[in-house]
Parts: sequence; C-alpha cells; structure tokens
Amino acid sequence: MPELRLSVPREEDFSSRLRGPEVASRVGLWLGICFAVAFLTGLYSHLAQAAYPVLPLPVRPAWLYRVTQGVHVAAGTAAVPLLLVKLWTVYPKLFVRPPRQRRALLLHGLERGSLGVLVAGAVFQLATGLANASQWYPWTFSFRATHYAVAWLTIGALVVHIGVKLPAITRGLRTDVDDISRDVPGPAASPGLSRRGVLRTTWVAAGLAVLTTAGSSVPLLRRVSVFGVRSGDGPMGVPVNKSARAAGVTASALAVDYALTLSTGDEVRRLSRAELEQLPQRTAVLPIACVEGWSATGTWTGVRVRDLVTLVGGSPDHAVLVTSLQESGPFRQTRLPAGFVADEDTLLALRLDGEPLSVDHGYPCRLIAPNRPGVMQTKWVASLAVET
Ligand SMILES: Nc1nc2c(c(=O)[nH]1)N[C@H]1C(S)=C(S)[C@@H](COP(=O)(O)O)O[C@H]1N2
Ligand SMILES: [Mo]
Repeated sequence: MPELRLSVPREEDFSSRLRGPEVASRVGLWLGICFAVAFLTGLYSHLAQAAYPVLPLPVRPAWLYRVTQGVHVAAGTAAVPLLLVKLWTVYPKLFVRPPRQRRALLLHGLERGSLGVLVAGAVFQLATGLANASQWYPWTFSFRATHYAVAWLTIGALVVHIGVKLPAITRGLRTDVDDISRDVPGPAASPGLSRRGVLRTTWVAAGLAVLTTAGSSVPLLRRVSVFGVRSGDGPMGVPVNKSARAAGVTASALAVDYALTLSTGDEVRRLSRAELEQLPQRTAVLPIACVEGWSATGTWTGVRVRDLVTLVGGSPDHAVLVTSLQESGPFRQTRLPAGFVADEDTLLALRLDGEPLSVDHGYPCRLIAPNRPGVMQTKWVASLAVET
C-alpha cells in the first residue's frame, strides 16, 4: 500500500517558469502605479468631502472631481486582475522556511508582517471599493472612514515593501522576459504559455476590466461597458442614486405649501417655488459626479446661490449650510464653502434640461455646484443658512 504523507510544500516544489521575478516585477510595477493613483485621487476625494477642508478646494475646472473620481474607480478596477496575478506569481514564497538565526528570523518576521498588512489591506480596499461602486453595502462600518484609514495602512506597507524589494524589483525589470536560460528543467518547463503570454493576458484582463465598467463616467464607453453602473439611466439621462421615496421626502417635496427658508443670522425669508421661478434664472452645464464613480452631465437652470445670499443680506464670501427636507441620513445637510458660494454657476436648480426637476432629482429645488462630489449636491433643499 502506498504510504500516505501530508506535507507542506517547499518553495522549490513550485517549478513553473511562469512565476518569478520577471513577471512579478512587471505586474507589480503596474499594480503599484494603480495603487498610487487610487491613493492620490482618493485623498483628494476625502478632502473634497470634508465640511471644513484643510485646504481651499478648487471650484474650477467644473469637471475635475468627475475625472479624479472616475480615474480612482478605474485604477481600483484595473488593480483587481493585477493583484490576482501578482499574488499568484509570488505565493510559493509563503512556503519559504524561516531562517534559524535570531536576527535573520526577526527581520524575516518583520518583512512578512508588513507583507501581511499589504496583502490584507490591498484585498480589503479593492473588495470594499468594488462593492461600493456597485452600490452594495454588505457591512455596517462607515465606508468612507474605513476605506480612508486602510488606504494609509496599505500605502505605508507598500512603501516598506518597495523599499525592501527595490534591488529585486530592478533586477526583475532588467531581466528579459523571454530569457529561458534560468528556467528549472523538468516537466513544468514543457512548452505552453510563455511568460510574455502571461503578461499579455494580464494587461488584456486589466484593460477589459476598465473598459467594461468605465462607461459609468465616460459617455463614449457606455455601450461597451456592460458592467457599468448607472450609465445614463434615470430621468433626463441623469441617474438617480437615492429616490425621493427612499429618502422619505415624497410628501414634503410635493407639498403645495413648500417654501425655501433663507437666513443670515436673524434675517430670515421664505420663498415659494413660484417666487424662486420669478427671480433671475441662470443655466449651467454641470456634471453630477458620484463618489461611487458614475457621472453624468446635466443642463441645470435655477437661481444663483450668491443671489439668494444677497437677497437675505448676506455676503457671498461666507459659507452656506444647505439642509434637505430629508429628515435623516448622512447627506441631509452639507456645507458649501465660500469659494463655491461665490461661483456664478453654483445654483439652486429648479430645472434639468429645461423641464422642472423630477422629484427623484430633487424637486422642488436642489443644489448643483461645479467640481463638487455628488454626495454634496443636496436634493430637496429646505433651507440655505449663510454662516456669519
Ligand atoms: N438630500 C439628499 N441629497 C442627495 C443625496 C441624498 O441621499 N439625500 N444623494 C447624493 C448623491 S450620493 C448623489 S450622487 C447625487 C445624485 O443626484 P441625482 O440623483 O440627481 O443624480 O445626489 C446627492 N444628493
Ligand atoms: Mo453619490
């Protein structure tokens, strides 16, 4: 009877010539680029969503957030196949026997520890980011705070990893991918997929992942992006993230006695929708750019927020607190920093594409400002309060 032996493989037991530094370094380079891009655009998004941003945020160009957030989601999407291939190329290293000498063991342990943080962090970021972009929230923690904190951990571990591996990375990148002289002879060295083939397949997979989803923010790709979320559906070609019914505002938004409350300190005015229609109107073409990555352009008509501010005796160099009819939820209230208040395209919109707003787009009126994350384009506005 053959002897049954269970044993942990050793690194040398993995003899595929497809794994190794040539492939790992090239895939790793692009994975690193994707993570760096996602980190920087993510940092900007986080900053842009702060009520009191640490730096003054740019109001122009109006499309900036649309681009940075589209790129953020695209970089994360491309990173999924890259990470899978990268992990596959290096996983035999999991079976390296730890060194016996104390100091070497300590260093080994530290390096493995940072790798553990890196791999766990990277998987967590891509999984939660992808779920968020598909509007699936199978968790109870705050997505934004957690994704942000783990981003720092992951980038920190990535910097350590690159520092430790720099010599190996440069060596790997300098080695010819097709060079087979160092291949381990054996059954695995039989002809088949080449290392160049693995790389090509990886690039194609990353490209396809982006192409099939990027239509959410790139109108030209809408038809090829079969997995794109919210591309162009919704009234007037602008998607709806939260409907009036989901926000519990249908009755208050459609109430005949609706009036907008404007205030500066003790000065308060109430304006019905008909009165808002009587004020000078302005039309602006501005995108809604959701933090989840989708975006769409709309032609919005309404009253300039700065005109409303002056109407109540305020000055447009103060911030404005925008409150929705919505009674609860994280987006019921946002702060519009002074730079945005002053811009002449920052509107309390009454119309989209010439038609009165649909209730799902924020009827009776909604905020729309250039270069502002979608979550802060408050719908069903109840009041504007100028900060004093
Ligand atoms: N009051 C309120 N306003 C809101 C939201 C909300 O949940 N409540 N969602 C925001 C989000 S996340 C986005 S992306 C935009 C979407 O606007 P739209 O539905 O008109 O496309 O509205 C924003 N305004
Ligand atoms: Mo959003």
